[in-house]
Parts: sequence; C-alpha cells; structure tokens
Amino acid sequence: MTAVLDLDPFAPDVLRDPLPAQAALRDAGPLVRLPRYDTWAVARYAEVRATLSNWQDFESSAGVGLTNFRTETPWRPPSLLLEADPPGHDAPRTVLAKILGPRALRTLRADWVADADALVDDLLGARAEVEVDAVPALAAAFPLRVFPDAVGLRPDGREHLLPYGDHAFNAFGPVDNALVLAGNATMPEHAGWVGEQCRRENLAPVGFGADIWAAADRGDLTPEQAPLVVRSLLTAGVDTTVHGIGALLHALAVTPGAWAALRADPSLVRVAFDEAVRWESPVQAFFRTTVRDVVVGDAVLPAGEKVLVFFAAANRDPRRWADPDTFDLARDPSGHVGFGMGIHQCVGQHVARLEAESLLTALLARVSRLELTGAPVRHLNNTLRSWESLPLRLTV
Ligand code: HEM
Ligand code: OVM
Repeated sequence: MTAVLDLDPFAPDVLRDPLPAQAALRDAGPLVRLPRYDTWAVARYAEVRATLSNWQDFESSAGVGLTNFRTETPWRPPSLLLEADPPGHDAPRTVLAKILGPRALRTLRADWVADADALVDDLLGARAEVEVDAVPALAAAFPLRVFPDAVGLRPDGREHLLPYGDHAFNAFGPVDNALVLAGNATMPEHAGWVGEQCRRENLAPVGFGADIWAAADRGDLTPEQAPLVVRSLLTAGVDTTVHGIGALLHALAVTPGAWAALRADPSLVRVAFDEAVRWESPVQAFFRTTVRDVVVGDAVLPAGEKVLVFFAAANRDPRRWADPDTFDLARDPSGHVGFGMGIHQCVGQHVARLEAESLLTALLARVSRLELTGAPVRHLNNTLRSWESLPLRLTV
C-alpha cells in the first residue's frame, strides 16, 4: 500500500518551517500520495536520486512545477533547458555547459575576487565592527554586482531581475496560491523587461549573453532558441545565488566554531558553500511527470502523473547522512542533490560557487567574528528557501 499524506507542501506554515513535513514524507515510505494536489512525492535520498537519474521515465517537458503542460497552459513559453527532454534539451545544454563551465569562468575569477574585496571594504570602512542586514548588504549586493555584468546586461532596469526570478520560482507551485496571485499583477512589466534584454542588440558584445548569440551564429543553436537560453540565465541565475549566499552566511553565523574553522583554514570555503547548499537546499524541489507506469519502491506509479522530487528532504535524509541537521564543515557534502543530479543538474553551479567563494574569501580576510544580532526573517516562496533579513554583526 502506498502511503497517503494529507499535507500541503505549499502552505505558508509548511514553507516557514518545512523540516517536519520533509521528515513526514520520508518516513511515510519511498513513494507518497499527496491527494491535496492529486500528485505524488519522493523524499528519500535513494528515490530522489533514482528519479533524477531516470529522465526516460520521468520527463521534464510536461513542466517541473505542479502545472501539467500537456493539459494546462504554462505561464510563459517553456524553458529550453529546465522544461525540456532529450533530444531537444541536448543542444541548449551543451552550449550553456561550455559557456558556464570552469574553464570559461577562469577569466572572471580575478575580477570577482576584487569586486568582493571592494564590497567588503566599502561595508566595513575603517570601523572595528558593523551591524548590517546581510541580505541586502551582502547576499543580494554581491550577485547583483557581478552577475548582470557577466551576462552583459545594460545598467538600467536590473531591479526587475529579483522579482522576476522570485515569481518564476513561485510559479512552480499551485497557480492559485497567494504567493503566485500576489506576483501576477506586476509580472507583465518584469517579464517584458527580461524578454527585451534577451535580444542580441540589448546585450554587451562580451559576456554570457553574447556567447549564447555566438553559438547561434555557429549553428549550435537556432536564432529562435538564443533569446530563450539567455532567459534561462536571467531566471535561474540571480535569486538562487542570493539565497545560496544567504544560507551560507546564516549557517556560519549560527554554527558555533564554524567561522573560526574557516579563518584557520580558508581552503574550506568550497566545502562550506556545498554544505550550505545541502543543509538549506535553496531550491527545495521540482516535479517530474511519469511517461509510463513506473515502479517506485513496491508501488506502481501510473503514467502521466506529477511527482514532487524533494531535493531538500533527500539532503537531510538520515538514511544517507550522519547527523543530517548539523551544518558540519568536517563532512563531505558531495553527493548532495541541492543542485539536482543527472542531465538537468544545475548548469550554473560553477557560477554559483565562484560567487560564494569570492565573497566568503573576502569576508574571511577582514572579519574575525560573525554573529546574529536579532531574529532572521524568512522570505516565503513556493520553491525557494530563503531569508528576507539576516541581522549580523561583523567584527574586524
Ligand atoms: C538547474 C539549483 C544557481 C542555471 C538547476 C537544478 C537545481 C538548481 C536543483 C536542477 C533542476 C532539475 O533537475 O529539474 C541551483 C542552486 C543555485 C543555482 C541551488 C545556487 C545556489 C544557478 C545559476 C545559474 C543556474 C547561478 C545560471 C548562471 C540553471 C539552469 C538550469 C539549472 C539553466 C537548468 C539546467 C537543465 O535543465 O539542464 N539549478 N541553481 N543555476 N540551473 Fe541552477
Ligand atoms: C530556466 C530555469 C532553470 C532553472 C531554474 C529555473 C526559475 C529556471 O531555464 O528558465 O527556475
């Protein structure tokens, strides 16, 4: 018998504190029926990995949110990466993987490290300590300082980026829930601006955007595909890193000894960010849709069904991780599914890591202590786990 749970993963109280719901889903069984949305969920590490590895049976082109593109209209033209299957997925993926790969990013590293140093210097000035809201001052400021320039966006209008991304991530949830409804009113403006920036003439001659158009010139993409591939960067590339860096700073502020351990060994910055992505899972979950009947655990999942693939629950599954709720710089977080896994595994993860490592390295060089000075405040989103406010004291 397949477990049935009467829980709403998108209810405000669950979004505010998702850990109990995640544990309930894991403990209920390998596959759980969620009648609230006429859907299913996998939340254990083993089944999450198995589902993500099996793109043949679990498709993405019916949408990776609750909306089924076979029967309902998507809120925007589907992504050529996230919401595509092979063979259509292959060309855009190959193009972006090259443009955002570790080799291509080598030329950016020195600039981003210098930008991070400058941001931290401006924040600290000559003071011995500062109290800041680390979300606007660091987690949002740094990605917004480096990423839009790296894409090649014009300076004006960048304030559309975060609200557009926030809505896109909300729209993977139920289209009639309050978070989505609240975003609908302003979306035409944000989406209009984002769409315009994807045109070749609105992108700088050097940058990720120009690289995507150059791929179209080479015939690696069609000219119709290029703007949608640029749109993927603008959708997936901003809010994710803001909330990833927010998660990292929060983890370091609330974990005794973590900041001192990093100061003693700054080569831990890489593991620190990956552990933060495991611990917080800034992207909590996406759906897949069954192409045919599929066996999961001891049950048969019928064809054409939506399944919630709960990255965050897998990343804290005690069946896989010792002491999963502890943020632990001594563990090896590799194998976490915070960037997904398989053919859709985050193609921007090297960009995310470079941003986080640059900023954290700059902070470690000047800040001896990092402490919370008040209660952090959550920002609710149907897909993202994020902070609205993170009051911190930085001591030089
Ligand atoms: C895919 C998370 C940053 C672009 C994904 C997926 C996850 C994820 C979980 C898998 C989707 C799936 O399996 O259906 C994250 C997190 C980030 C981050 C946690 C930051 C901490 C970025 C950045 C970019 C980006 C900076 C762009 C520069 C993409 C794209 C895809 C993707 C285009 C779709 C790839 C495909 O379907 O082949 N991301 N991401 N992401 N991400 Fe990220
Ligand atoms: C996309 C995309 C990729 C990953 C996440 C995402 C809004 C969007 O290709 O548009 O979230």
